[in-house]
Amino acid sequence: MIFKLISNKKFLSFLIFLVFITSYNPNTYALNAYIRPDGDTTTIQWTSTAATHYTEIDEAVVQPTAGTTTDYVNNGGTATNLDRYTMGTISSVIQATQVVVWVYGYSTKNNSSTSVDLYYNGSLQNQGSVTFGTSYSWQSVTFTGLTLSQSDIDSLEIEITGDAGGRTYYVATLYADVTYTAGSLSADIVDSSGVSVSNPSINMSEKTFDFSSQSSTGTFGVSSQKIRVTNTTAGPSWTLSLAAVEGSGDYWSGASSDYDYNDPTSNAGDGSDSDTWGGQMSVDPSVGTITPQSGCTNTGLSLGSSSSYDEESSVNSITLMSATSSASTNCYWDLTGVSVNQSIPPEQPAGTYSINMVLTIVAN
Ligand SMILES: [Ca+2]
Ligand SMILES: [Ca+2]
Ligand SMILES: [Ca+2]
Repeated sequence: MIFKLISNKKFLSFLIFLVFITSYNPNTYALNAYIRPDGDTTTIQWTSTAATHYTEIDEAVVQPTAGTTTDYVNNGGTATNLDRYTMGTISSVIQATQVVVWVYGYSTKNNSSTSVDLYYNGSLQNQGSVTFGTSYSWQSVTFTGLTLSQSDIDSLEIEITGDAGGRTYYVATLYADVTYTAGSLSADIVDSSGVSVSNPSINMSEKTFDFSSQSSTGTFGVSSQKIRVTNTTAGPSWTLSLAAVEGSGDYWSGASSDYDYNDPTSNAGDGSDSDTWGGQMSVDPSVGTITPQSGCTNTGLSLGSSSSYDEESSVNSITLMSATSSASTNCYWDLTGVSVNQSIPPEQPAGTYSINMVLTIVAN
């Protein structure tokens, strides 16, 4: 009887596969940084409480905290007087899109407009103004829609001018709040030409019906579907991991039956987890290969250890590859040859089963 059954079933096979989806660190890398005056240019016509002007207005305060008014610059009551300062810079700028200049100042007459202009690349680029009252307060002007490069930011200078005569302008503190992008950190699955694969998947080895438990194997990361991490951010450290899309409650789904991917019970039996199936997936990244982009190295990168998804021990994510602070940036790395093993419960009905997996990259 049993042999007859095997014979009947033997032509029916499993075709099981994993489907991959990638996700990114939710950080979009739109960053903010404050830059402050760090030098006087040759255009210095205001009066300062010290020999240099920028040192009087560069305190490390951020509004709404009051600026330090014991040192300041003033325009000497002459509307045509200009004061222009070089500014500190920011590293790893891909593009700066907004600059908000905050000025802590006042005028001896109310409602006094003060020009605040941006110079970069050696010339006047953006003009704006703030309006002072008769006592110190923070006023700001926002420059939006900018496309400043690293060199633009490096060369940024800010000029101030009191717009009206018959009054004296005082500025005690000035800084710029810069919004910028600093590259991106991403994980993807790409083909041999480096083009993103739209519906990546891997076919696990086909098995025939069996009264005993058995294992299906597969390789994650092949030449036509390489796992690629690209890092153009300033931070070299990251971790790439693999998890089931639905987390600990996920399973291999078939047309008429299912089985487990995270049950540690031997022989693909069902354990104390929340479902009623057996089966466990193991991933071994340690046998994989990391290939750096031409001109880059694998310094600071390491492969994850072999591990199995385990609902009872809360192993829901497996690290495939990680990078430490000694890793390079502005590089990509391709991971191939990660071994995947899935145990199949005894007497599992033949059919096609699948599970959706997600690759996640997180900056550390
Ligand atoms: Ca000051
Ligand atoms: Ca389970
Ligand atoms: Ca189970």
